[in-house]
This record gives sequence, structure tokens and C-alpha cells, in this order.
Amino acid sequence: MYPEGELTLDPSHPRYKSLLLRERLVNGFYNGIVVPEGLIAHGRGEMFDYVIGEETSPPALKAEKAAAAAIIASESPVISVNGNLAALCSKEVAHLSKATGAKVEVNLFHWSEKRAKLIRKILESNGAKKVLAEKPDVWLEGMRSNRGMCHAEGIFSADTVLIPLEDGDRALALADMGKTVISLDLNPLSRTSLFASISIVDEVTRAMPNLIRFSKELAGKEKRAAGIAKKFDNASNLSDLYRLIGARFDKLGKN
Ligand code: PTJ
Repeated sequence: MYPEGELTLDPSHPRYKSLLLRERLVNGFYNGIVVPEGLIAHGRGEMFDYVIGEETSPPALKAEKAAAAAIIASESPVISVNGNLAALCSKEVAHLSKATGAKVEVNLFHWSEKRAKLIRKILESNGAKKVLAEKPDVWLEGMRSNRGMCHAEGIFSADTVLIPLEDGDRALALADMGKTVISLDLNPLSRTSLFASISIVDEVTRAMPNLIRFSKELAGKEKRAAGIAKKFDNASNLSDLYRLIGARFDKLGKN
């Protein structure tokens, strides 16, 4: 909680939703879930969200459907959780895990056992079952940062990994291992977005409910889900998004 005391936010403020997310992250920071770098990362995300128009674009929605389909069609999917995602979407992580059967694993860039435990507890208190967190037992080949530490029964052996707010190195390492990598990152130019098999360029609190909805629709329809995932063309979908951003600026430039 804020050391200065409770912050009051007025729902009529034009940027209420954005302020609410900031408050959740700052609270997460004071509670030891979010690292200071996570606050900076959120600011970068906000900037890209302005560019995109602060709404789920048609290409993002398409990627979200393909991502839900890929998770449903997978045998051992894993949702990777870091500090920012835990502060913003713990409940949604638990719901997505329940809807898809995906395992949940805490994976941190700024690793500490203490923070991994704290994040596990928050996920569990929001309904997530069997969260892998402390004592990672294996290292991803080619990784030099702490993100390389993971669990043999989780990310290491997964066939599909959802990696929200990620750094490019691990996206590449996971892709090199032959896994289906689903990124969730507002920066469409990040190495993560470029290396992923399915790149969702959307804000996490908008994307996660869509992923849950599509997963519920596709649950038990593995064959259909596999077809949707196979048909999805990530490069062409990213091109659609770049064009959408260009068109948005063209339109603004004409006013
Ligand atoms: O909790 P830890 O120790 O794992 O650290 C987490 C951070 C976020 C600090 C770490 O993963 C990091 O440094 O990430 P990057 O390399 O800054 O990348 C984060 C990406 O997430 C950036 O490209 C941002 O644009 C994007 N991003 C930030 N906030 C959001 C977001 N994307 C979607 N929704 C957001 N709310």
C-alpha cells in the first residue's frame, strides 16, 4: 500500500482506467511483487498503447483467438508469469489456466526466491492451482539472464508457452527449442513480438479476458482449435497491425 496513505481515484477522470492500472502496479511495487523496472516497462507499454489507439485492434483480436486455439490444441501449455502480470492479472491467469488446463509458472527477469514465493501466493489466492515458482531446477540453453531458470515439469517441457511482458532473449530461446511461443506485448517492434509464433500486440488487461473467452468457446474442440492455430499467419497479421498504425497516423495528419 502507498506509504503516503490511500490514493483516491475519480472514476469520471478521462484517464481513470489508465490511472487504475498504474495504481495497481505501484501497489504491487510497494508489496514487493513488481520491480522498479516493471514501472518503467509499463510506461513504455502505455506509449505504444497510445499509438495503437488504446483498444484491441482487429489483428490483436485475431492473434488472441489463434493463441487461445494454440493453447487448447497443445498437450502441455504453460502460462509464464512475471511481477507486472501478477499485479495486473492474477485472477485472469487463474481463469485462463482453468479454462485451458495450462500450468502456471513464475518466471522472473529480476529473480529472487522471495518474490517468486510472493507471486505464487498471490496467484494461488486468486484461484490458480499448482503454481510452479520457487526452486527452478533447469536452465534454458542459450540464456544468460535469470529468465533462463525454469522448471523441468513446466516451461522446459512445455509445447506452448504464453509469455506476457517478456524480453526477446527468452522468446528466441523458447522458439529455438521448437515450442509455440505466444507473446503478449504492446510493443509491435520488440524482439519478443518479432520472434514469437503468435504475437499479440495488446494491453494485458484487455487481452487476458479475450483469451479466456476464446478458450472457453474452444474447450473440448481440440481439432477445430488446431485448425485455427495452423491457419494463423503471424507475419501477415503483424503487417496488418503496422498498416493499421500507419493509417491511424495518416488520418490524424489530415485533420
Ligand atoms: O517481474 P520481472 O522481474 O520478470 O520483470 C518484469 C519486467 C517487465 C521489468 C521485465 O520483463 C522487462 O524488463 O521487460 P521489458 O524488456 O521492459 O519488456 C516489457 C514489454 O512489455 C515492453 O515491450 C512493453 O511495451 C510491454 N508492456 C508493458 N506494459 C504492458 C506491456 N504489454 C502489454 N500490456 C501491458 N500492460
